[in-house]
Amino acid sequence: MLSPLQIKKQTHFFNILDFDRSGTIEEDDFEAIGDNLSIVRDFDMDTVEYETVMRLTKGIWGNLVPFVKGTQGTQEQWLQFMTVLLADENEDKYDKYVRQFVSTLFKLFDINEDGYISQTEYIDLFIGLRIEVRFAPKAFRNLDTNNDGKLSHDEIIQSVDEFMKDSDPKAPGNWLFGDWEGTVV
Ligand SMILES: [Ca+2]
Ligand SMILES: [Ca+2]
Repeated sequence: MLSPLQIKKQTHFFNILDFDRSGTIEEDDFEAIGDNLSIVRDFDMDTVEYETVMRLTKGIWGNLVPFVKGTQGTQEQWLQFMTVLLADENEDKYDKYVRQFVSTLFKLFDINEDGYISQTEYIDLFIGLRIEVRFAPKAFRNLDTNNDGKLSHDEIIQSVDEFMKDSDPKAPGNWLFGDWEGTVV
């Protein structure tokens, strides 16, 4: 069972993935996210970089497909996907999912490949996913738990973990994708 706070955060994330705001997520949303990220990155179509971005964004969709009836995923199916993923017996699957997800984030956003997500790189994530940019600095401060001005691999893993699992409204990782508090469930 997801707690009300987990449902709120996952609804916020679902709304981000529902790129065309149609109320359901489908492959087109992940293509649109890939296109948008490529533009932010200045990758032209038909380049290796563009194909890589597309493969990564479509991979997120690929993980969801077994949970989707037909070609569209509803919010209810998304929450079901998360409920299964977070169940005790799926701990190994969950760890693998988080590692993969974080590795995708780094491939997409650690553009200078220094092993950290800088504030600029993090802002690109917000722009690419059309998350309100004004919340990026606050989110970044929350995620940067050692206050060194950059997000390490461990800080991102910790944040994803809190975003997915934590039911404390004060958990810094809740801010991973910006203003989750304003989400209407
Ligand atoms: Ca970097
Ligand atoms: Ca840091």
